[in-house]
Amino acid sequence: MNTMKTPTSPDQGQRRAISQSVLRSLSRLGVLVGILVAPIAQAAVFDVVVYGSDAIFLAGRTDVAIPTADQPWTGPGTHLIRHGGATPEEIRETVPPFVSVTGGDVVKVADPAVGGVSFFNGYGAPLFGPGGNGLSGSSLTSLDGISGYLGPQGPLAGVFLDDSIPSSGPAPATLDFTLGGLGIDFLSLAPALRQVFYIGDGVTSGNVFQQFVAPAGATRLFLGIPDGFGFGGAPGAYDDNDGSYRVRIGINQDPTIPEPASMGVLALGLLGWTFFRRRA
Ligand SMILES: [Ca+2]
Ligand SMILES: [Ca+2]
Repeated sequence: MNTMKTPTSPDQGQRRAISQSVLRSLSRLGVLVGILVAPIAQAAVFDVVVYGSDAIFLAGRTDVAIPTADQPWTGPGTHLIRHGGATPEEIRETVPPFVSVTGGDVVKVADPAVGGVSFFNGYGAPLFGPGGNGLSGSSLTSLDGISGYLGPQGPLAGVFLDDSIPSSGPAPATLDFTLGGLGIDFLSLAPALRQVFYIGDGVTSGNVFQQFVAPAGATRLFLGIPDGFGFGGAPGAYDDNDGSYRVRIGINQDPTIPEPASMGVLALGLLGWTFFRRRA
């Protein structure tokens, strides 16, 4: 069984020191819980931390230079919209982490995603959980080759990419996760490459684990957050997003429902996480 180093802290300075976003993404993958060799497809479970700064629209954008938080970030060219002045958090946007996949892989969360992100100026409450805030209310435009997003505000989201940098070519159509569209209780979703999709906590309102099928050509599944001013328009407003979501992503792996004891351990871990973040 292979193991990967568990991330030690969300320390911003430490993270800035690592220039290559791919390395940063890998460093934030938690313990590789298990690898099983299946006859056809490889099965694996990854523990991933998704920070409020992980802009889903920057997935795979190793070509973008993200200015430090105290500098303006404006166009022309790829940029996220920032607040006009300093935020209390002064959080710098980050390229989101990814896990490796192959076309046809079936992805499910191994346990419902947990955690909270504070999307507005100031630390802590109100926190949005991985399911976001409400059934609709966010309509964000595409950024270069990555699609827009339409659905609940600020959920855990994903996008499948191949190995290329998604900065050229037209963005695919925006999927609709409002009640008038796909909603959030779908059982199976097959997004196209570069098409942002809602994950939320990964289970339906009836506690059925939802599945996401990797499109042909996919090599990576990025996990991040869609944000914008008022959760609408051009992507941005990440510079006040403290907090994080945590998710165990299963590839070709049946989900496990945690027993009460392990849920307690998870809750303690989250308490420790919150404590660290507040002291940081
Ligand atoms: Ca905040
Ligand atoms: Ca925000």
